[in-house]
Amino acid sequence: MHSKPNILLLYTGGTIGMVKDFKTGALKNFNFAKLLQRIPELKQLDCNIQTASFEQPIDSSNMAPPKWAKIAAIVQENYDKFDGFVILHGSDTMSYSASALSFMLQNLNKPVVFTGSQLPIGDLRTDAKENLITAIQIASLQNKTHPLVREVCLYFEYKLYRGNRTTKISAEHFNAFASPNYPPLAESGVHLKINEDLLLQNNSAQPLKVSEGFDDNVVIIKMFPGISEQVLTSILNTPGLKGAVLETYGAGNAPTDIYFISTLQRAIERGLHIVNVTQCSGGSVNMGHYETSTLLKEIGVISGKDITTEAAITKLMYLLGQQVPPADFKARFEEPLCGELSE
Ligand code: ASN
Repeated sequence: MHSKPNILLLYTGGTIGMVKDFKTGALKNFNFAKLLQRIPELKQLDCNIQTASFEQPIDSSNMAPPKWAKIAAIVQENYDKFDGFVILHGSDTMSYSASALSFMLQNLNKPVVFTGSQLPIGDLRTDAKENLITAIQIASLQNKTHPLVREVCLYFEYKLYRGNRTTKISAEHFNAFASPNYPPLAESGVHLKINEDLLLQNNSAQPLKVSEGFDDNVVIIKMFPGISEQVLTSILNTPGLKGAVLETYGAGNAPTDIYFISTLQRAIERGLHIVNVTQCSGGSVNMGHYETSTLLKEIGVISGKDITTEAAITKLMYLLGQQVPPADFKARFEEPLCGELSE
């Protein structure tokens, strides 16, 4: 392996590269070239950095499947030339994008590290520099024969997480992400401590394969006491709808009212895939543990186990886009593709 790793830094948008509009005071994107001028420290890193940018950087609220395809295509085009990839992305939807990319990039054996910041890079109190510098260092880590990290991750505020296990938890704190059901892959303090036994081990000699095609005929339904039959029926009867993530209570519990179960049952009989995830911020769905989830299990609701809502909705869109046969869909969803849920 060559001495200095080559890292591709891709700017998609987000606060990290934003400035305040003079007139309105609102944060908007600015030219990526200026981002690098603002961080001369990057030159001190022990790697070669090249940069790429979305032609029109976006606030990540405007992220959508075609843009995931764009990120994947940039990684694929540059895969052989670089040892690691750092994706600068707005924090608002970073967990969705990291989840989506984890499913798209099959046989990945190089690091793809998402990062961003809560304050723009030019701000005196910015969190951007530490996030960016450490993300690049992590993407540069090599063991003797290959890059150390070989999966899609998210680095923010001193912690590296498996990307598809994360969720944004704060619009205020620098510590903006959590990975409620999987420990951090690495922690940055005085030393950079990598928990190697937690990393995905991709030993496949297969080349990188990018699977595109997300089906957006999906919905997330968050349960609340009082959700009406009319609302539930009209959502599930949306023309073209193919899948729903149902955010239930606790360990996957929901009302036992006849209307509720029969509305879900009719939808499943029509071919809809319904995934049960918990609306708790940690823990797992366990259908059948309580009486209030037994019927869900009986009518064929898919268990999302301990998956996040972000990974559940992107996995649903991904598997629908892969045209997984209906008979296999439940089993495919319930087994991990790349560490997004526990077996
Ligand atoms: N609105 C921004 C974005 O997600 C928030 C951020 O990056 N901190 O693009």
